[in-house]
Amino acid sequence: MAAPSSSPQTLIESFARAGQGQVFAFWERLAPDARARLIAEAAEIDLAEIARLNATLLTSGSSAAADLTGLAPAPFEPRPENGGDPAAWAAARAAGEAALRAGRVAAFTVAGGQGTRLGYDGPKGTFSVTPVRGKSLFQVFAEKILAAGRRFGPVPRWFIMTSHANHEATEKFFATHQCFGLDPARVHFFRQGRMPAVGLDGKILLEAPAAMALSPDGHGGSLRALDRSGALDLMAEDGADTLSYFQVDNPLVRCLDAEFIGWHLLRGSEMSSKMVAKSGPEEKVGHFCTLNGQTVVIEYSEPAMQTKSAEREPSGALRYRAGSIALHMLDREFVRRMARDGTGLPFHRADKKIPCLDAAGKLVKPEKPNGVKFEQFVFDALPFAKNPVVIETPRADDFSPVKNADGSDSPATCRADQLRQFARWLHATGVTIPTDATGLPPFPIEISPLFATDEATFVESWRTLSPKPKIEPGLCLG
Ligand code: UD2
Repeated sequence: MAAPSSSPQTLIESFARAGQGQVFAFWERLAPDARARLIAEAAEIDLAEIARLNATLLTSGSSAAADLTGLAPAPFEPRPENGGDPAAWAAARAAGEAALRAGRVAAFTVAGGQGTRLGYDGPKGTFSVTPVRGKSLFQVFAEKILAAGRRFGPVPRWFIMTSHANHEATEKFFATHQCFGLDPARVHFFRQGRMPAVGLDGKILLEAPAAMALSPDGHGGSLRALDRSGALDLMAEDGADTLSYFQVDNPLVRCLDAEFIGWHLLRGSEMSSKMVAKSGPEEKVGHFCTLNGQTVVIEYSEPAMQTKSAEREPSGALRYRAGSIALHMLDREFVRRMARDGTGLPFHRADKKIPCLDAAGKLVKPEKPNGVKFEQFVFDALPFAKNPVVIETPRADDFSPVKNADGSDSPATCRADQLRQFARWLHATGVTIPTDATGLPPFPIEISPLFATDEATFVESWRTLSPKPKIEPGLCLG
């Protein structure tokens, strides 16, 4: 990145020297405020990084497959009901609860994505998901964080990474809803970084005479953004050393799961992850693997993974069944180290149709991919982490994302998964509620995270409830 004190002329010259002089092609005709905007954008760009990416990712071609020689499924800690050691899980839970009581954990949501597949205009976290009250994703997470605070003592800080496109709307949404009961001083929003898109020739594209085609740098950019925003320093002041990372699209997530925290801390891990057994080879989640002795996640879209993801064991189970659902525990100082190590997370190349100006300054909307966006993925930090641990989690209690407008991972499937969970919790108390063969009740009910965050806390809260409510359509608890 150019030094903040760089004069416009110095910046313009450095772009010219880097072969990126076209960024200032329309400089002469820009008004002073437009010039200032372009200069501010230019100061964000790390020209050496762009040159490195052009030299590596651009020359390798879009379909270059990774070398997966020696790839094997990663080991993971199975749950007790699947053969795991109950004592180890109990110890993890106790350690995680102690860490929550001591205020060592902060929650962290990556919410910078664009929600294009869902076809929803606002920040995705403002999307309404719960079956009766129609609470937003953000409200569900807020109530889970508040519930952890009520149960264990200090309410954890909550960091939310936004993008330039949705930052203001996200902050406004929280302000309008009084932060859903959380202390606004402990809810922190910061923008993720941006990367310029380049043409297939490596030249940075302009989307307007005074604006580069910039896009979010991927959820892996969260490590740099956590450092840059001061989030890590705030944690250090509080004595918090662990970040619970989750995505904005998954209302079932256990935002502050004591067992997960405990496994991470007891193993002295710098980065831990949760897996679910993949529903089938085609499920769109990454695979936990080992490669050259390191834990890695290989994305579902990786060409070299296409045939491997369908391999089966003699028992019939998928060989690469450990699916990554993007839930991680991160050690604070590990994040800082990764953020400051320029050679840390790699970038991935995505070929896209990018509207941009031609040499005459006319906006062109391409029919086929004309350029490349660069993104970092947070799971690429795993090979750099000491003692990474992968634990199993039950899908039904941790994962039902809202990604598509319909079909799989849609608002309808997510609503049904919430209803099944509520019905299971009621059944656990001995209450009868009708369900179909998949456990889905025929009418909507809703249980607030402020009433219970899992089956055990539900049974506890239900026991003390008097009088007991009638089980009927629209029942809301908490
Ligand atoms: C991600 C994982 C996939 C699986 C799945 C589980 C990748 C590449 N794949 O798939 O393996 O774990 O999730 O649901 O991550 N985001 C930002 N800034 C960005 C880009 C994304 O904050 O620049 C956030 C986004 O708001 C969301 C999360 O990252 O919370 C995931 O993004 P996605 O929806 O693009 O990921 P997806 O479904 O391809």
